[in-house]
Amino acid sequence: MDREEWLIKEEGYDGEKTADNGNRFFLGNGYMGVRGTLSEFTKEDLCAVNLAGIYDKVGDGWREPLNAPNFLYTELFAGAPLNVKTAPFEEHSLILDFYSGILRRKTVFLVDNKRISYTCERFPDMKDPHFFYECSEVESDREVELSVKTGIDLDVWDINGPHYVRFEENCKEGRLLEVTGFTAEDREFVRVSSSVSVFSPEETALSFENRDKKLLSTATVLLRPGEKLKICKVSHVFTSKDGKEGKDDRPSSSKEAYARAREEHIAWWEEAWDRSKVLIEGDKEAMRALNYSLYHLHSIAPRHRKSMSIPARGLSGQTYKGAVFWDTEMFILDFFLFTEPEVARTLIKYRLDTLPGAKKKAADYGYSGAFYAWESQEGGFDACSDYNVTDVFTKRPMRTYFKDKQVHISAAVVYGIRRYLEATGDMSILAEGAFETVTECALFYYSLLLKRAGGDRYEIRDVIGPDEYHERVNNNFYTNMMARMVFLEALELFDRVNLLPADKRASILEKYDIDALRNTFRQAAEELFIPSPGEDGVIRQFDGYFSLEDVSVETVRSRLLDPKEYWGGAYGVASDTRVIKQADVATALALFHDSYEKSVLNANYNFYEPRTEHGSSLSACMYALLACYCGRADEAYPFFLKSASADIKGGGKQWAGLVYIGGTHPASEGGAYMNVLRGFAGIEIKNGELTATPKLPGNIERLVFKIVFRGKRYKVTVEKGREEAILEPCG
Ligand code: IFM
Repeated sequence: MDREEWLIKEEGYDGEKTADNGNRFFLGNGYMGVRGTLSEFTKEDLCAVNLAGIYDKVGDGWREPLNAPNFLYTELFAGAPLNVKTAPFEEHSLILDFYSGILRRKTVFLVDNKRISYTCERFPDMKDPHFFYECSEVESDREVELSVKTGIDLDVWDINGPHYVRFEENCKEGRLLEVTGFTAEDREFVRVSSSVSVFSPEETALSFENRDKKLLSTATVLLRPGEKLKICKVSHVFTSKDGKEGKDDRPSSSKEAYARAREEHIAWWEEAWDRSKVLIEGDKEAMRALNYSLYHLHSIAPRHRKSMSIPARGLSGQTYKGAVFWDTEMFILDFFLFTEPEVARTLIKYRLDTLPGAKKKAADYGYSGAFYAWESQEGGFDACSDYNVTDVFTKRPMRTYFKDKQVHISAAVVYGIRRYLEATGDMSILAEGAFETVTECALFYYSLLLKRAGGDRYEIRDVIGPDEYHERVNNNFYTNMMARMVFLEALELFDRVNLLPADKRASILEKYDIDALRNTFRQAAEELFIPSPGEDGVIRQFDGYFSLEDVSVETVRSRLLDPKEYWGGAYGVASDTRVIKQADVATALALFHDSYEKSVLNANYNFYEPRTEHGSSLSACMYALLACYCGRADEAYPFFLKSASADIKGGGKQWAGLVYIGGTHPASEGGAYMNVLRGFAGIEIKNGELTATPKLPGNIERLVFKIVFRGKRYKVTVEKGREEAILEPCG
């Protein structure tokens, strides 16, 4: 792939694009996510340094992740502020080199008949994720007195803030700025230090200024034509969550330190792409979009911890409360399983370590076992509000039941564990909590089962499936299929109890009566009602689904009185119709395609796809996958491309009712990878072996990518016209 293809470019400045560009030009390293905004921007422009796994709550607002004080803030003044929003300019561009994880900016300002060029590059360190590097250069075609003020903006952008109630400053003569912010709940602190160096033709002293909630290193420089002013700024973030695992270092902005970090950062990305890039011959657009999606996944992977997961909007901001959803296990996990299993382990470990929270949630609702948080924050705390949507007409919060009724979340956790065991063969997680997690999830589903008096089947009633527009339904096909999978997985693990180390085995056998549970779960799996295909092959999404009004998505849309109106809930325009938000039956059939005839897969694809609004970015990739299993790769392709392009194209749904939900879409990015891996390359794991039966869409000539399976790396090549993929051991 030509290096030009790895660049995202934006020329000129359009204020309307600020929110979108913050996502498109995103930089991150799993510890912090930095929105692609400009140095002179402030919280009005949605600047954010979003931190992973650290949260705070202010008053009755939603508990959300912290944004660090903005260490990218810079003011340049040359008779007028050099600000792209106010000063005339001849040229302005942003370029993200997503091969190297570096963002570059160039602006040529025209002030007082002078052409002043400002270039800047920045990157978050992939080697040591506490660090962020930025280096800028200024040149002028005429002599100019330039004032530089760069530092830390304490006026932080928050959705439900402000989170910092107190700051402690420690600034050393303008060369080293440091601030520690303490949060409202009084649990956490965030320390940001920035080291600033100015390299100018004449020696320049830096002084310190504290103004308008900004801690600034300032200097005034006389710059002549042909001369260059260079500003290096290296920032470091350390938080109360870092404990002993993180280093509370102080940054250095020497030229040497900058050059060394830059070189190592680029080498990190080079190595990452070597094991994870996907070459798609015959389709440059798809290749670029997919690899850009993978760039995002790399940038939000938690590599600095052994137990952490990925929020639904990555590290692009506070949307969705920085919480972890089923998105991780069902959509994102595959990418890491097959390219970097250590990260997959970290994601799984997060769920194992939050089992106590899931058990508490189940108990609070009167169930047994483990009911995982729908929106999981640290410790498995469920951040999901009872009122997830605000009614656009009354401005009142609307009661939604996502937290209470999306019981399929626990099955997603088990599915992730199952995939992890299959793909890595690493059984060590069984002793680290996986055995208990699967057993507790099975106990949870067992406690949900209901049998009518005289009835002969178990039902699961009053749930929400993936399609969130239909709340509190009975026997959702997806949920019941997943619950059965959980029972079966528990039975498999019971057969593996001997793989546990002796002491662990003893404690498990003491805790659970495995023989009794074996009978219980076997019976549950056998007697759990799974809606069957009708004569036409179509499976009802839930009891009574076929009695709902059968209208098109467009008709439902035309009934909206306000474009931001919520489609679901008690009075939603879709609630009493067959129009669904996202892939539901289609998701179940994509996952369990082996259990159904192709005619059934096709019938359901044909029935449900036209009735799907695709109102969630999780939808398209599941239809793409199902289309592949139907043998309709050409139809899969547009859904795959939509999924892969969710973030490169930008736009997307920004509102749910009156709630801002903008940001990046890791599930869609991961879903696109799944489409290539499982769909187009047809890779499956059967009885511990890899099989590959490709299904390439018409425009793709060849796919080449590397995967790791059970500790061995393979190069996968799929070629048009060949029935099998070539798997060659490599590296
Ligand atoms: O998990 C999803 C859900 O399926 C649809 N609404 C958004 C959530 C987070 O991506």
